[in-house]
Amino acid sequence: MDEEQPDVAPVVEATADDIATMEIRGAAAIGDAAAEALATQAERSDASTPAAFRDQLRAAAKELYETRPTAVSLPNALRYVLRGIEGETVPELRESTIGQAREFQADLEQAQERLGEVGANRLRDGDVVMTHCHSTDALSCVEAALDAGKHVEAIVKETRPRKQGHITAEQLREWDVPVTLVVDNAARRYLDDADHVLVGADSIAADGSVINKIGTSGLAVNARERGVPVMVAAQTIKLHPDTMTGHTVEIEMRDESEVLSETEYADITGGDRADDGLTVENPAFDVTPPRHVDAIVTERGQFPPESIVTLMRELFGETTGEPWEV
Ligand code: RUB
Repeated sequence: MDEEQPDVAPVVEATADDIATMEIRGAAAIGDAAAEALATQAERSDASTPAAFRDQLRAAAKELYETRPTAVSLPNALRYVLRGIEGETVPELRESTIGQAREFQADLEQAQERLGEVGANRLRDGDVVMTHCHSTDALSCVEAALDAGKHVEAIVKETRPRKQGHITAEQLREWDVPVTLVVDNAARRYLDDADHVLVGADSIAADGSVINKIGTSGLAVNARERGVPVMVAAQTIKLHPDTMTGHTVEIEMRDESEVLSETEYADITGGDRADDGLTVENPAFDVTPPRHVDAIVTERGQFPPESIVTLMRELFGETTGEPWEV
């Protein structure tokens, strides 16, 4: 007989679905949404015993964890909330869970603001940044520079296949920043007009490698060749603790439909859906080696990528098993 599964609130399932389908996207937003979902799970739990409450919370965390594999802000958010819960009764546990989630969300917001101030110091009045994908951490550096009265312009890469560059362009135009939108293939040509490449990160590995939207590594290589510094804006929840013990970061492979519509597929194969000679690969992220990155900007200051491991040790210590696997 099947063991009964702990009840997970429908809203947790909805959040998991939104993350998987990228209605909620970007590492910081994913971490924030995961913490919110755990708080709601706690609020709505019908558990009658502390053990049942914890089981439900672990099941909710596991469901959220399994949505997207690359952004470490997701497991870091779940760990933060789950590991901090205290209490002997269901009401105590409920209050503690909600408190932990709110604390995580407040820290996240504050860290992004602080990171922006640190990153803005790298931007001079009149500088042009080239962006890739849409990163709220990266844009917080631009926002802080604007708040400090600097004029900043942007060359925004479209970022195929999901065109997150459009979100970046929209945000920058809201701030009245002049934007030049280019297709990804035009990036090298426009690097001569840029003073910085400014990107975010989904995960940072212990050796200082930056895992970010596919295309970041090629952009960084070109920037190095053109002498344009590469600045990565990443709050410390983007640091991947497992990489301290030699684990690699899984790169998410997404559906081919994001790259090729049904009609385009049919055009290429002459309408043969069963054509096994056509493969479409859609990796969502890539790895930029530390030698192509000039600085990682965090709320704790800016670091050469090779030294980020010191900060990781300080923040995470030795890693242990996952709280949702107990
Ligand atoms: C988003 C992406 C962003 C990072 C950082 O990829 O690669 O650069 O997540 O974003 P996707 P932020 O669109 O596939 O989620 O700074 O907002 O955390």
